[in-house]
Amino acid sequence: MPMTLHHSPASPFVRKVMAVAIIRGLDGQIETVATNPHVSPEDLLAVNPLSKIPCLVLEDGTAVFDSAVICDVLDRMGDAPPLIPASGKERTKVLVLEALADGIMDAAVARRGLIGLPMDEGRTRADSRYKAAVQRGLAAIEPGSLSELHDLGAISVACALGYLDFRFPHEPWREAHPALATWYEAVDVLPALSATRPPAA
Ligand SMILES: N[C@@H](CCC(=O)N[C@@H](CS)C(=O)NCC(=O)O)C(=O)O
Repeated sequence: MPMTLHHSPASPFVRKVMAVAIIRGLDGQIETVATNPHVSPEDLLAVNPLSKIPCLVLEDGTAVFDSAVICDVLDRMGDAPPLIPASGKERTKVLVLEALADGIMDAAVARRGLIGLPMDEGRTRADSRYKAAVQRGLAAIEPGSLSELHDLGAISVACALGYLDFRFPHEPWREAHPALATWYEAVDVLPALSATRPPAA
């Protein structure tokens, strides 16, 4: 039985996992299952009670979530160079950068969830807070320290930027972050990203 990944091409967290799988040469071992987590399908609930994707089901049936844990599991499979340093400050740095990018994605995904709802005072305030978190998150990234997708932190940042372009093209981020834009332009053409682009919005 191959590994199966509950998947949607629109999810930046799924993209992160697929990018890791591609970079580590494991994507051929993963079968994707198209999943809409927002309707809580039975087959997803059977493996993830939170009804969130990505969820990876290993060959022995073990269900693994969330994306950070899946990436950690994939990083320990096979012989390719690891994307998470084994120990020390380098490891902490990569994992904190992953957490920062995940936080940007969480805030942007939450904003996306507000679209179409009546924007009462509470939702308007929530939208502003999420938007500010994204802006602060982008400002906290040090472009000079980003690798060319050789570690999970950089991969996660690329997926976060891709999601902003996908869902919020009317809110450009490049002008305020030119060095980040230059880095992203260089890595966006690499196979892990070009093979996992979200669909046209
Ligand atoms: N912390 C989770 C976040 C995953 C997540 O938010 N996934 C979204 C899709 S992008 C989802 O499944 N949402 C369904 C829901 O919230 O009901 C991870 O890193 O995997």
